[in-house]
Amino acid sequence: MTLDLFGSANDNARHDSPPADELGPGAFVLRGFAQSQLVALQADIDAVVARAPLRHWLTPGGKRMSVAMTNCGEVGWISDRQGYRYGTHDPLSKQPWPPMPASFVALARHAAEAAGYPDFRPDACLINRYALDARLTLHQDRDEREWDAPIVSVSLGLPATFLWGGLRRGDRTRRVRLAPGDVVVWGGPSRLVYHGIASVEGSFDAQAVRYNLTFRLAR
Ligand code: MD6
Ligand code: FE
Repeated sequence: MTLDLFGSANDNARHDSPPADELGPGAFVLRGFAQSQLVALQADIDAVVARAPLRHWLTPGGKRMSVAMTNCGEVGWISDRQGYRYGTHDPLSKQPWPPMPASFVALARHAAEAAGYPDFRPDACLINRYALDARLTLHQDRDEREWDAPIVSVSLGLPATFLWGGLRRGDRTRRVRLAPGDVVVWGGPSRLVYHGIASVEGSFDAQAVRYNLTFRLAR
């Protein structure tokens, strides 16, 4: 892992995430793992978004999600009145989702490997964009066909407070600050842990959004 020279150790001291990077069994925050690639990753995100625009899905209950989403890869995560699922085509354009950029594939594989999951080959990459008021309520990722592959999650843009709970919805949650370049990898006994995004940290920066890439093997 790269040495952190930019002060996130100090930032951590202001939050309750310990400097230790293990969230639980099989679950890790790789601090700054994608730091050197942020500009290239953002360019690749912009290219995907040009073909498959970010949009606010409706939940099955009919509420507009505050996080804007799109996908790349063989399959993409979709939500509407019919429920949550993966599909090969973008319901807006009726086209297949754009392919996963090579930079994404390599980063996901290397991060999984660093966390002890060799040979991760994701077929789905969900791109999330958070404005300052966006939230993601506590949930499990369970729409994938099998749960033996890990999930790799990359943070870009504004920092956020990530909620890390347990295997039951009511379990205590811990607050973990995610900075741009941080990569969360989880699988094994932690694969179905409840998690969410409590808040995105405001700034006067022109690019006042957070992006998250979530890689999964969905089918
Ligand atoms: C986010 N992430 O970080 C939301 N899910 O914006 C997730 O919901 C998530 O980070 C499964 C695994 C890792 C994640
Ligand atoms: Fe999730």
